[in-house]
Amino acid sequence: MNPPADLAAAQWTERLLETMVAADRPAAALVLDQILATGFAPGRVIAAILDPALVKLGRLWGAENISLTQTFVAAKIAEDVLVRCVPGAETTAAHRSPAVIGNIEDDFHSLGRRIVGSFLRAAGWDVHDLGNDVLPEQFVDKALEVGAVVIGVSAMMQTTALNIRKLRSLIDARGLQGRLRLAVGGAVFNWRPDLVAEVGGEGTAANAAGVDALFHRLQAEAQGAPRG
Ligand code: B12
Repeated sequence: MNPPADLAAAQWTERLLETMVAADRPAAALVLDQILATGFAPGRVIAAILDPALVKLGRLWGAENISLTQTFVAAKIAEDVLVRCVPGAETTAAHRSPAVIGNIEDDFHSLGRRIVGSFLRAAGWDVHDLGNDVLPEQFVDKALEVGAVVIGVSAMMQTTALNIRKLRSLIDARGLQGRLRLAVGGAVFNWRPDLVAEVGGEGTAANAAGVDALFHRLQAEAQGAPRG
């Protein structure tokens, strides 16, 4: 940890957040130009600047201090940052194990999932991202097709998190429990950790930085499980 660098990151977070609150996408692009011009590593921008800005934005939304329109433009700004800072170029690992991710049925909060996918790719996973509003059958069929043993499901709302139970039931009904491991994540699991077990998840991570370690743990568990 480098205190001056962290201080700089916190200041950039505030500048980026200001453009989100102002719903000013061109200004956000300029802020990102400035950040990258300082030599800040693109991969670190996501975890050190974008992620905290979105968490603060979430608090403003919760306190009803910003509108849906502002949030929508903020989401577009976050996508712009992601596109420019996806850490693929920094990939060092090369294990290329397949993994499947997606947002559960009825959930359209794509940002967190996309950040998770970027971090997994950077860590060397061969990520199959099924997108938003994914049905249980689609998760299981894709995992079997590509030989993935870890499925990572994102859900941001309490209502949509409960849809993960259908995926749990399907995995169990097909006798794939143990062999296919289920990671769950999204803001709602950070507020209510008990929900992980309630929906049948086998692990979570509070943010994208913890997802590689979680997927490795679940992969090791699956590879040690008896074939069903
Ligand atoms: C941005 C946002 C939106 C955007 C989404 C844009 C997009 N393309 O993603 C828009 C405007 C579209 C939207 C719509 C809605 N939203 Co909204 N939204 C948010 C907001 C402000 C931020 C979410 C976000 O992007 N966070 C930033 C990312 C980086 O964080 P994250 O998603 O948590 O992801 C990180 C971790 O959780 C983890 N992670 C994520 N996925 C996974 C998966 C795995 C396997 C693992 C291990 C880890 C992991 O890693 C990620 C990266 O570090 C939240 C507020 C909040 N506090 O979360 C509300 C919020 C989630 N929304 C909410 C609601 C109600 C809605 C709407 C119903 C609003 C409406 N009336 O239309 C709709 C529903 C849409 C739907 N059906 O999905 C509520 C949910 C309430 C609840 N208790 O369930 C919240 C909490 C706001 C609130 N306080 O009321 N929303």
